[in-house]
Amino acid sequence: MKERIEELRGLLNQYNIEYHVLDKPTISDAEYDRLMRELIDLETKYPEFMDPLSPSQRIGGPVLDEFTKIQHKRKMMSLGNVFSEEELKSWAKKIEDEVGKVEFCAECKIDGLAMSIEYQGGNFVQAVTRGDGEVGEDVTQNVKTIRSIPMNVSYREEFEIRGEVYMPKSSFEALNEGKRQQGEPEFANPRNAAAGSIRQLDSKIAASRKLDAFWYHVPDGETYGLKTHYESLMWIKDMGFRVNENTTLFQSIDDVWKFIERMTIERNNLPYEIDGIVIKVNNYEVQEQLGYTVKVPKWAIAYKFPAEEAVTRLEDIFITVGRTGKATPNAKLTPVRLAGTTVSAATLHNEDMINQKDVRIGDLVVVRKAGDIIPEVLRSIEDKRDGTQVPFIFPTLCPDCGMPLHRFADEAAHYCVNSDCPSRIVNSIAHFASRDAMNIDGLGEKKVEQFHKMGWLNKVDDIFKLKEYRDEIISLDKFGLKSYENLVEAIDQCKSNALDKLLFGLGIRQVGAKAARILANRYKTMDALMQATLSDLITIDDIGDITADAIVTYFKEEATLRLIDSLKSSGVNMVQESDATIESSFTGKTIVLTGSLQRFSRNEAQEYLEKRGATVTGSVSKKTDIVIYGEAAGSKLEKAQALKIQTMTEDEFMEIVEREA
Ligand code: 3B8
Repeated sequence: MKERIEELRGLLNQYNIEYHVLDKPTISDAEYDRLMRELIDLETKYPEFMDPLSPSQRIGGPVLDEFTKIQHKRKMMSLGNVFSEEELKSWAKKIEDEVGKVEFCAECKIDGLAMSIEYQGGNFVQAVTRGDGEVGEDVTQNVKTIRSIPMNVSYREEFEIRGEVYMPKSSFEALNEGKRQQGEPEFANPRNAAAGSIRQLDSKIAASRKLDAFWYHVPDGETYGLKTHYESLMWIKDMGFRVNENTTLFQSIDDVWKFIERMTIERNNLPYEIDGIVIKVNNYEVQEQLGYTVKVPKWAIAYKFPAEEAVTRLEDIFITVGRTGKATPNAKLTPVRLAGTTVSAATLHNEDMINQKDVRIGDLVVVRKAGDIIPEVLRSIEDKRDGTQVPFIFPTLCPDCGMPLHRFADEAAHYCVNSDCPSRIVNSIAHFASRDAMNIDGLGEKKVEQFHKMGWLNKVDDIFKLKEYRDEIISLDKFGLKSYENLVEAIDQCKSNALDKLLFGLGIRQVGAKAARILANRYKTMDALMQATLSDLITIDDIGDITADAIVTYFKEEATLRLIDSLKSSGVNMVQESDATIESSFTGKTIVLTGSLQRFSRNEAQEYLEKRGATVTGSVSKKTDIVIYGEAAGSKLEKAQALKIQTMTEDEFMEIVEREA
């Protein structure tokens, strides 16, 4: 039996490396699970053969009271920082002035927690956090749950390596999604989430957090016969440790800078967060020559990317009202540079958020802008208050129309329920005309607002009566005859749009572009949909109770019936042609779109694919055939790669689109 147990451990360890380190699984998840079950069964039956390093023991161990403090054998230093090309180049110049031309190794600066791990006799024995650099905490049980870290290696002498434990973006998103559903506070970023997970005394919790690690340093590497930093990385990589794939050698700091510029963009596509680039002198002898200060090595430096968080003054809070009447509080900020743009406003989400974060007018606040999301106020800095700060009292009246704001039970948002509220009118008309709805070119938000102020647009159906104001429109500032004719043409054209465009454009609560498509394809005509009962609607896949209820409620309203009638008499199409599937290489495929596409909106791409008989879904699973990804693709792309699902860049997708046109 001992032989079979050891064979199983060997196989599972091998598969762990293939899956988690090499990204090349050779067996299915089901087969892996089967072998693991067999191992656990045997270990239960024959406890005398139990081994704490067995692959079965990586799901968490006993709950601890506290972490043991461990003195590092060699001080665990951190890195000095530079924030610009100039500072980086002057760091390099100082070095080359001292020791002559050097070779640099540049690598991603993983945004996680520094960790030291130790092996004896080929076995993993201990993991210790950096702590203050002298003394860290023994987090062995938690680190053991990280599947990509080998528990056994071929090298038998004692050795230590250092690296960064981090939370992949996909694990982070899944974790926060769970927190949201439980109504628990979310983690601010993957780094905090990783730190929180490593600090769990119950390693089962750490195990559930799906952490990972990269290894980037072998202390005293020359004692293992190594000559350079890069060699040390190859050495541990061969042993089965994850080494970051973007690590590159450069012969000049100018080339390092080009690499930094490339990675500044590329970082958005990585499945983990990096906060900069670490630059190291590659040769060990030269490293020795340069030596250390009290705190940091002189042979390495961290270039930090421009911050995506900034501190500024919250000058005021103002409310904006959207097309649904939702009244969102926004922060008016003292303008501040943030991730390459100037930010002067940020969302505060809703009343509860303001209260929970205790954000007050006049506070210094931390604002964040990640990717292309709207900037948000993360928190206020309470110890910078000087007594002039005032708590915000949520207004009881709509700032636009003056009617009472209403907060429904179980909802965090306030609503202006006045359907004549100018903000609501302007935003709902602009939504109706927007690209993914009726797609009326030349009728953006600014134009809608202008026409509304002139009294020409008060309801969605007024769009089709704009022609009556021909002379007035032409005489408007910056609006000539040509613009007018184009607008009228666009309005005429939109009348023949398919029903789903109209349904989405109406802005029914809960009905987004996807639900609109499902409803239109199911009911085919507006009249049929208007007759649908709650029990009809909830039988449809992807239409939940709340959506069904919102639809029924919407079509019961007097104003809705009047609007639909008016649109009908303006000649707006109310049917969904069941267009025949166009044969293509996407026909019958299940496809996921992720990241931001440049030449298609997400909806256009989905529509294109569905017309060709593909099913477009929101999440990657074993059933997915193809993942098409644009810029800043994150966890879905990563998952597709892990599952060995075909992936396609936007360019590759466009090539097929053009070929099959
Ligand atoms: C020496 C080398 C600290 C670090 C180092 O991805 C030292 O190399 C260090 F004293 O903290 N976060 C990296 C990263 C961090 C460090 C490093 N290399 N790639 C990182």
